[in-house]
Amino acid sequence: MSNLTKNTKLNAWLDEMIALTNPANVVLIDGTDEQAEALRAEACASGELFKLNQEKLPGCYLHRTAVNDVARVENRTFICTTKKEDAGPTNNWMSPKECYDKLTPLFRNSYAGKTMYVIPYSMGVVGSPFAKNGIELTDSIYVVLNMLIMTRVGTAVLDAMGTDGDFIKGLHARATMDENNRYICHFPEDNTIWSVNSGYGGNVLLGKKCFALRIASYLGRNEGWMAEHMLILGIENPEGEVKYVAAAFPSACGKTNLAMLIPPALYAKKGYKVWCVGDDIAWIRKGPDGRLWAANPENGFFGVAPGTNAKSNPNALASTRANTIFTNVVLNEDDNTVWWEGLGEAPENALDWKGQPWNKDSGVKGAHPNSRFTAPAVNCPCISSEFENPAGVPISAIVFGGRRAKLAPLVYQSRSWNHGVFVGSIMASETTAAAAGAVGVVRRDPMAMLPFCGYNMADYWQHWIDIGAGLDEDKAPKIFNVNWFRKDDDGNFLWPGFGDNMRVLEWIIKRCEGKVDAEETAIGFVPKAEDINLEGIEDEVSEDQLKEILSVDNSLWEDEAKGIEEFYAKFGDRLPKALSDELNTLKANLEK
Ligand code: GTP
Ligand code: SPV
Ligand code: MN
Repeated sequence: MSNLTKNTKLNAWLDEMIALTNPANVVLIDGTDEQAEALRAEACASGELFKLNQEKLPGCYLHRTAVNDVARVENRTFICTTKKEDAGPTNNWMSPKECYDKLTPLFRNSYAGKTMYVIPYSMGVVGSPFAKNGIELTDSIYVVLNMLIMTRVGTAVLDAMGTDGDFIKGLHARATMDENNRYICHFPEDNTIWSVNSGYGGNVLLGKKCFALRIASYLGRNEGWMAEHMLILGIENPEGEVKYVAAAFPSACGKTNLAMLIPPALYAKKGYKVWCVGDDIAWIRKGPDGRLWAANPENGFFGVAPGTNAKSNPNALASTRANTIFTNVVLNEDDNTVWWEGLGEAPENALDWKGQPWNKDSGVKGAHPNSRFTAPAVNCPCISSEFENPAGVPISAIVFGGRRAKLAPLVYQSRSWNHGVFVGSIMASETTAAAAGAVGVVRRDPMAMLPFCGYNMADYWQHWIDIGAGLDEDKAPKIFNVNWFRKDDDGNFLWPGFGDNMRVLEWIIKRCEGKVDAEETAIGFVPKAEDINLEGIEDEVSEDQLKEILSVDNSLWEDEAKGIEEFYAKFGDRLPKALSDELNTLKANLEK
């Protein structure tokens, strides 16, 4: 038996995985700069990474994925539970045995002639009571270097695991990169993740969606907490009090942007500030004070590059100016820096995301729409002082939202916790480039967790209801829905978005504090137009336009109710009664 570590379970599993994958050698990632630097040099020598201009972008590198490997592959992502019903109607399912049998030959000898990197990582502050440990085995230096940014990696994690501590077992191999044999498989009953034939982000950085959402949501249900696809931000008022909000939007629907929001000048002048605790994942549990507390288990940002600029998200841009890995963006050959659509003036001499010469006037996009930056959280100018607090922050409001050109108003508030769970469960959003497949198609994406829930979605909703039932009403976060993406009939966004979303957050916080009135509609509480502050954007948003974005069209909602009913029917009698009751209330309200 190998004795690479002090943990006997880990050593036994390593033996098994080494026998399966047959690496030429095994390297333990210790978290030191020396080791990381040597790996960067090796990746540059092999072409896996390209070293960017170290004066302008110190510590920054560019990586290009295979052209057929640029996003998560939801149709090849599986939840492997013994019983099919436990995965539920919204997940792809295989039995664990079938899946292990199918994938074992794909992994066999897949590391031959290559190095196995053993990455010990912690989701959450190392050794803290809420942190969970994982080991990822990979044949990719790109994965190692990304994990070093996105999670807390190294021997400290092995120390925290001790001699017999548990860990999530992650096995990744690029193998042959055959897209017809690409699989992202989760075994929640075995704390295991197997990912093969991909080298892209969410498919292979196993701490992120695979562990911190799919496996963690399953663990959370069993252990009484929640793993959510949510950003966490703090809003500091001029008196210095900070209120925290957690918000779930589907992939590429604005979490990173909202998490790092810079308040408009009029708010900044008064002394308002926004602090980022997390931009993608929240682990949420009831604290000793009876409130819900949310912590970000990650240590970096894997953010969408296109659209990020000095106006839309200066904090994200600043986060990418050092020690960042860029994936599938444009290389500016004049000065060895990077570019993407929306960043500003396009470079004259450039290579596109595929590495081909690119002409900015060609009409073809240079960066892939799902090109990304992997940036350390410490780089973010507005990182919260609570970022390293293992318990996280107390949540005043939970916000759901998606891309809806029509229907959903700019913001509305649920009438109760259970109504809020209903509001989350009926979320729908236009699909984006974050996953392979068609873009712009409206689909149901409950709580932005459709691709990330590791068990039956109906049981997940019941878990939400149970969590709420365990909270005193005055301590439970208030639940809202927002839509930054409403469009007019010509396809123009009706709301300026980005920093101006602060105006909506202000209303949300005031509602939590009971400081502002609202209009009750069939779907919940909507702001009175005069309560959304338009000072400074009167030219962009007229009073009438605001009224239009806040409007609730009952006839459109009647069609929506039919869609919800069809969606709910998929869950049969596993659907929580509280949700069918809420649907009936909605239908009754619409008839009034
Ligand atoms: P994932 O990392 O995939 O989970 O995405 P995300 O939810 O963090 O999305 P992100 O903040 O990266 O935004 C994705 C896209 O939405 C970018 O192209 C943004 O420019 C755009 N976007 C973000 N916020 C707004 C907004 O308020 N209004 C408009 N119109 N677009 C926005
Ligand atoms: C998402 O798609 O929601 C992301 C990017 O945050 S990935 O890590 O690829 O899942
Ligand atoms: Mn995400």
